[in-house]
Formats: sequence, C-alpha cells, structure tokens
Amino acid sequence: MPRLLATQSHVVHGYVGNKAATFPLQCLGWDVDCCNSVQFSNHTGYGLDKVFGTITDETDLKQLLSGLFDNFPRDYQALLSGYLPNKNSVRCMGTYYAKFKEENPEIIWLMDPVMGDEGQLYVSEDVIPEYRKIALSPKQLVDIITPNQFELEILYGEEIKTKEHLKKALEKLHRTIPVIIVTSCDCKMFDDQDFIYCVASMKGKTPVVYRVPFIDSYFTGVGDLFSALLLDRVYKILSNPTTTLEFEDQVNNVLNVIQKVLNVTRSYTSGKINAKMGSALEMKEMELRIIESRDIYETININEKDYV
Ligand code: PXL
Repeated sequence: MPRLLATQSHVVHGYVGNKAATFPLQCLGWDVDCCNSVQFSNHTGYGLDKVFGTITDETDLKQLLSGLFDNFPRDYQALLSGYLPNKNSVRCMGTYYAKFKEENPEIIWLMDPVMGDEGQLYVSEDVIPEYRKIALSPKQLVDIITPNQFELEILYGEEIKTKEHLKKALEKLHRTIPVIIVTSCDCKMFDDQDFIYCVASMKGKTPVVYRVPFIDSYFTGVGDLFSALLLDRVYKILSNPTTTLEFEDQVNNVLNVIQKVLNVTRSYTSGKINAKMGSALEMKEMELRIIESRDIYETININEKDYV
C-alpha cells in the first residue's frame, strides 16, 4: 500500500484540506498520514467571525515533521501540501519536505501553493516569497504544482492576460517544475463565460486545455480534492512502467470525477445552488459530499473526454 504525507488544514466540521483529501485517497488504496497545519471549527468561507481553533505553530509543526521524517525516513511515496496559514508554516513545510525529497528523489511532491483567488489573498501575504523560494529552487524539488491563475501570477511575478503570456509563464516555471496544472484560468483569456478552463502543462510538451462547465456557486475544498486525486493518478502512471495511461487522460479523469462529486453535492441541496461566501447556512449546505461520493473516486473512465 503506498503511503503519503499530507500537510494541510484540518476542519472539525466539513470537508476542506485533509478532510477533503483523506477519505478519497483511502478509497484509492493510500495509507494517508495527516499533518494538520491548522485545526479550525470549519472553513473560512463561513465568515472569519465564525472560525474557531488554532494554527499549528512553527515549533509544533517542526516537531511533527522532523519526528515523522526521523522515524520513517523511507516510508512515504508521495508528499502533498496545501493550505498553510503563514510564512513560518510554509517555510517549515518547505524545509522538511525538501530534505525528504533530496533523500528520496524518486518520490512525488505535489505542492498546491494556496494563496488566494481572483486577485484576493486569503493567507498572510508573507507566504509569497516562501512559496517562490520553493517553486523556483534550482534544486528542482517540487514535481507538481496546482495553482489557480492568480497563484500562478504570484509565482511568475506578473499578471497574465493572454494565452501567449500564459505559455511564457509556464515555460519559466518549467525550468524548476516538471508538471504545472493551472486549475482555473481567467475565462476572458478564452473568451467564454460559461466554462472554467484548466491548463495542464508538462515540461517540453504543448499544454493541454480542458473546458469544464462553470457552476455558479462557491464550493470549498474542490482544489484540495483535485490535488489529492491528481497525485493518485500521477503516482499510478509513474509507478507502473508498463502503463498505457496518459497524463492528459488522467487529468481529464480527475476533472470528470470532480464534476461528479459536485453533482452529488448539489443533489443534496435544497435546490438553491448559487451559495455565496460568508453565508454560514449556505456554506454548510454546499460542503462537499465526500462520503456520499465514495463510489466515484476510482472511476478511471478515460473515454469520457467531454471536458477536453
Ligand atoms: O483549500 C480550502 C481551504 C483549506 N483550509 C481552510 C479553508 C479553506 C477554504 O476556505 O478555509 C482553513
């Protein structure tokens, strides 16, 4: 059974961060070790005055990560990182993950540089140089990043307005990162309001663009589920030299699975689907139906190319 270490949020109620990633990964046969970067009552979309709990401080995070890597120096086939609330937590994750990756170069490190969306930061601004340091490290530590367009622009250092500019940004980041999935691109760039565009780029190959139907609602944890499933699919390609599975089909498959999970989630709502951030009642209704979707995670139906 492959084992993975995931450092991201824990919420007591609801499904973001490790709560969104763990059960699907377990369904897919992973032994999941969770290191919680925060322990909050619920996600921040409920409204900042409705979030209770604690951030794992640097001393505790250091102890957890150094303890795990000392005790289990060869035990992880993959490392995953997601929401980290501040500079110290990003730096600490980066330091220990980098050391583990240098000692185990064959493992996969997927870093979701969670910083914000649509021009707005939702973590402390001082995480930016820390994420840049990790992503642009000449040691080429990270294998996969999954930024949205805003996060890509932060890592690249410039706003991206055209497809040509996007290609340039990807080329620059590919100097240090082999796989970049831009999980949602500005629709203006693709001249279409009804879809979300996802761009998957492997170093040295033409990027693939996926068109995903846009659902006008605020779902949280979708990115966390995406990175978990993607890590599983990439691992399954890399660990099986005789596989005929192609990377672009696997990304397509993950997008299909996510769309199905969103449909399951919507099927449990009272019919009002366009939940808005900050409304606790609506947020609760739109919590991802992670358990109810248990039969969906494994569907490796690579013929469903309806979103490409
Ligand atoms: O990546 C989603 C997420 C993770 N962790 C926390 C969050 C959210 C989204 O709101 O609040 C704590």
